Amino acid sequence: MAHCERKLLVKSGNHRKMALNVLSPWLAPIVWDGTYDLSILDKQHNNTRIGLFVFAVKKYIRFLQLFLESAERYFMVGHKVTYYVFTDKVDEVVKPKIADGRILQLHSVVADQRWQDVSMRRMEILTVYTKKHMPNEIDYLVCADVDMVFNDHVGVEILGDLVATIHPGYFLAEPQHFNYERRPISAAYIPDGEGDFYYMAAFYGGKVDKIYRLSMACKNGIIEDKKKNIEALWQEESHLNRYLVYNKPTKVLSPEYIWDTKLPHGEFIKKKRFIAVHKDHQEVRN
Ligand code: 5GW
Ligand code: MN
Repeated sequence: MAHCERKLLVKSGNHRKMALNVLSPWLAPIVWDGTYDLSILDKQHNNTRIGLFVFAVKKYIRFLQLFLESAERYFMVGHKVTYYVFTDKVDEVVKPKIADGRILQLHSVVADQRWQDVSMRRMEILTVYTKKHMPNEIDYLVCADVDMVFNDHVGVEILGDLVATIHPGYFLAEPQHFNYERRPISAAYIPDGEGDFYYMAAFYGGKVDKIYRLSMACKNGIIEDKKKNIEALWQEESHLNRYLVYNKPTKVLSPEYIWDTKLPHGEFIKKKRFIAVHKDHQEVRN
């Protein structure tokens, strides 16, 4: 019913409806509220270990406390969770009260000067941890931006081999308007006519080995571009989108899983589960 209601909300013929479906063209579920039975899934994932990877360097450390506190309230409640926090100021981290069965790992990481390099550094760190440490510690990994808060339930319904979230600013956009990298010289290039959704790099995940492959591909693309003295339009998000065109996600998350209250079309999004914290872009960049 909710699915039909969403479709009815699209009154003009100008809106692309693909993202409002509950199945992608390759039959991956698109997760919306009401499409799953949590009690069944919770039992299936009785023993599943889940990692939450988050980067908080330089001024972004200010977002960490609320991020973690909100995760304790809404993220995988009742399951085994390990937080993988990467920061340049381990001493400054305010540790929230963490429930039984959950672990907080703090890791030290260098703070790159250029902000474009900070977000790309995440990919490099991911390649290392998904290879060396995480295979023994967790089954699934979820990667998130830190300038966000959990605002409603986010649970095992998001788990899958390879999972990505539809960008909340593009879920009704026509594919030709997706913000893909369109220069053939870039390793993130996506030709016109290819690509299904525009995904946001602020929330994605999967089995640890699948995220290892994804992060290796993105890191290598970033290095190739750097050798040519170019940088993809939206840094690692462009490389992520390229990877997902040719390695289709097995599950797609609706914009319920990344929302920004400043965006239009919020009436489609009944549950705003993970929302952007509004920030002064100039101030956090300096
Ligand atoms: C700082 C200025 C501009 C862009 C990125 C940063 C930055 C990002 C930083 O100084 N420190 C940091 O830890 N990050 C990490 O990269 C955070 O986890 C952040 O959520 C992620 C992506 O950067 P964002 O959140 O600024 O990207 P948008 O697309 O949400 O604006
Ligand atoms: Mn962000």
